[in-house]
Amino acid sequence: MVEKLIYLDFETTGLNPEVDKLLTVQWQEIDANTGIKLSELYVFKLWDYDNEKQFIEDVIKKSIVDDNGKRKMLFLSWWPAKLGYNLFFEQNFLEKRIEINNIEFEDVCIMGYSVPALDLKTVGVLINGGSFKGAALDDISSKQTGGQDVPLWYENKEYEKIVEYVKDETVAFVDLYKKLLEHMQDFRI
Ligand SMILES: [Mn+2]
Repeated sequence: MVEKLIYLDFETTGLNPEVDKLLTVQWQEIDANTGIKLSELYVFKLWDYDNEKQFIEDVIKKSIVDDNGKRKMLFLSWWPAKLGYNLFFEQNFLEKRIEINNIEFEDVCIMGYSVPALDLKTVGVLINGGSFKGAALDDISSKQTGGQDVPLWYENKEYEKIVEYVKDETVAFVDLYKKLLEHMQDFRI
């Protein structure tokens, strides 16, 4: 039986969910024990919809994962566990945007109390010698740049650049996860 994790990440117009919007929602099924991808990378994009409310409603409806024969609504189900980098951002951002857009849903289940999630930010800080500064994903993996240009690309309707950025980031993240699995295997104190 395959143990599955769901790599999950969002791009947004900024860091404040009270005013900024969700731009993309991307997720991919990953084999927890090997890091091998088990599905395509799904990338939902705000610009394919009339407004953010429609976008979020459709993402939630279409984000269904097969967990060993059980079909689950990914964002409303605590299993399979999510895999990401600083997942509290995703949890908080989606919660706030659901509220602001008056969308009727149950609680968002990305990470939090009694919601299992594997967050590699902790590992990033350790790789960076215990410092948070310099522990962004592009500092510690093959990811090429930070996400600072994404809002600008959105403004300029350079959507392909955002999609390329998202793909590059996913490959870098999954590769990091794979290498960590191999590296940590025999770690003992
Ligand atoms: Mn990202």
